[in-house]
Amino acid sequence: MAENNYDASAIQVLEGLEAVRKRPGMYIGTTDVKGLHHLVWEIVDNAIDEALAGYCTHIEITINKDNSITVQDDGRGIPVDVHPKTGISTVETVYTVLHAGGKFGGGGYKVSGGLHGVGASVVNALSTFVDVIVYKNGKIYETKFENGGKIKQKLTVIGECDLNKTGTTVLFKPDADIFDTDIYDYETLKIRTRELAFLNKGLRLTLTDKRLSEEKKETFHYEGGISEYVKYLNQNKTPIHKEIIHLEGEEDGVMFEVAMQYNSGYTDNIYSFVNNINTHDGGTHEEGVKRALTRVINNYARKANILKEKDDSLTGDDVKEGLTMIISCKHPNPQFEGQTKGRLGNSEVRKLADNVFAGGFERFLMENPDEAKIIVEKTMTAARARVAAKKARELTRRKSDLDVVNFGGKLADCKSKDPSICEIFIVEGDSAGGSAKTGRDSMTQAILPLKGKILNVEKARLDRALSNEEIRTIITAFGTGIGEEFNLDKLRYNKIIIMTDADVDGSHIRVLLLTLFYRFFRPIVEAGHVYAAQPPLYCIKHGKTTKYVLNDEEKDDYLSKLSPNIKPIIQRMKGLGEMDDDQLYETTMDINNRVLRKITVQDIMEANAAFSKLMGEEVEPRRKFIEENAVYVQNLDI
Ligand code: 1YM
Repeated sequence: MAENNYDASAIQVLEGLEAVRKRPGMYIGTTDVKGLHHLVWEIVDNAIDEALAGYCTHIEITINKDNSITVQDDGRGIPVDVHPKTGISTVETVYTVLHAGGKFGGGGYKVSGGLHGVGASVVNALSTFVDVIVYKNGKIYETKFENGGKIKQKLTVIGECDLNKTGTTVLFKPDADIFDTDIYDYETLKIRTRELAFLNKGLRLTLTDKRLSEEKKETFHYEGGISEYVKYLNQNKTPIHKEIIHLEGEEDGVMFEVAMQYNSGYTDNIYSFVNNINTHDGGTHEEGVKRALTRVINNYARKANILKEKDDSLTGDDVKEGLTMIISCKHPNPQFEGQTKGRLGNSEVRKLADNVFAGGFERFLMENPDEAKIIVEKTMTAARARVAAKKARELTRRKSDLDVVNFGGKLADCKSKDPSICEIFIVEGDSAGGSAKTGRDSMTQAILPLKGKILNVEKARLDRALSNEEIRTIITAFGTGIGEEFNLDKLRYNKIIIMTDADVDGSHIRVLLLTLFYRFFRPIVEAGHVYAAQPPLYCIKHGKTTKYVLNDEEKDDYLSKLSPNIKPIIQRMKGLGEMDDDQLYETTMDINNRVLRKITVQDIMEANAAFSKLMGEEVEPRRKFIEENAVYVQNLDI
């Protein structure tokens, strides 16, 4: 940028922001509801950086009545002096020059940052208006922008305030022409706000929704940081030791922190973050911890003679069973790798993570022999179960080779072998299963009837799950294998359709199946292969016409359109079994008529917590869930 050349800078600025408006996806990923929420985090990130620098203690996020957003912090306030390179105030520069970040202020480094880390100017480019207010030097400054970053009001002193009052307030309204939707979702903002509070101990974050007649307000503040995150994730589980192990260390400006606690369950919940961003594909920080965890437990178990000389060492999977762990790293110069940039690449972090974890965890085991014994015994049981599961898996594999045609008579497979057009209906009950088998399009539709309820895999280890015949049939039918052998490319059906009655039992079976899919076949769910069939709730006969409708709303709508001369006969459908073969096909299975609901995992961590809550040890929250389970899946009519 030409130095001290105001006009040239101003033109470049507009061109820069115009580029963002032309290709918003390049800067914020998407312009769907995710991109809309991303704008909030771009602004909040600047406030978090200020907190990490040690100057800000409270961040408030408000959804206003018009779906505009206010973010307020009590930091130093964005600098208001004239910026030497642009000739305008630093705060205006931050909001108009692409990639303007901490470097403008000099000193400190940016450790937080959204997926794309491009900041305030991008939000400005994609908003119909932005107002920035800075409290600093006993004065209140304000600057305003409109229509994608055009200056409306240069930085102006609009009042005075107490000398101790400092901070930044930003109000913005996303441009509805750019985003698919301009409506903010409180829950989405809440999940991330809470997560940021866990990841930044001591920081207070408040979320307010002013759109409702009665304002909604929640504050998140955790003095224990990620330890409290672990406690939160384990809240519906049964921890097997009391203390949450919390270790931290620092080297060359890289901060590393881990918190963990084992529970009585069989799955692991290990989540890692770098600069507050979830590294869902792991990376060097995770590798360092896992390597150290396996080594330290093996060493301890051998020294204590729990693991005998002749015994094989415990594997990485054995020591992870039932482990809830949060790993958080703050790095001044993170290298994100992989297609979705979800993996930390910095190799020096592996050693730091290993050292910090190994040293601290070893000490913990030495100082707490009772807890050490419980943990080591848990990992030993996991190892025995692993050996048993291997045997059981071999059984499914042999079965798949020999018995692929009829699966012991249960599965009525489709004729086509082209997975892209094939679908499998998993049907509640033998009688509906029979109707589905007769009514189906046998070229592309396979039917697997289920007798009663399937095993709850949340409460059973892999070896027990694999000894369950129903589950074995499902695994064999899908063709993907499970665990280490899982291969999505081998999936034999493009659509897996759960067909259950529209009652409580039906919902329960659906949840059990979803739990199974989520735990054993998560990539199938993530790739969008799982659906719920929606059998009609009413059959309306009116003269010679018969109409099936899915819900009360559709029923009322249809009835209101009928001529009043003939009285309609409304029949409430009690279940799949009540329909004959043709009816079942026509209303629920025929691709031209049916309405399927796609099941997607909206947020893996939340879904995980939800599944445990529902399917785990605690009985109480389950009934409530059965009525509400749609909250955790996304509805999509196709
Ligand atoms: C509601 C959003 O942006 N807060 C915020 C931003 C900055 C500072 C303080 C800040 C940073 C520095 C020095 C520094 C920013 N400053 C800049 C830049 N809240 C919000 N609070 N003094 C104040 O980094 O050295 C960018 S963001 F570039 F001007 F320094």
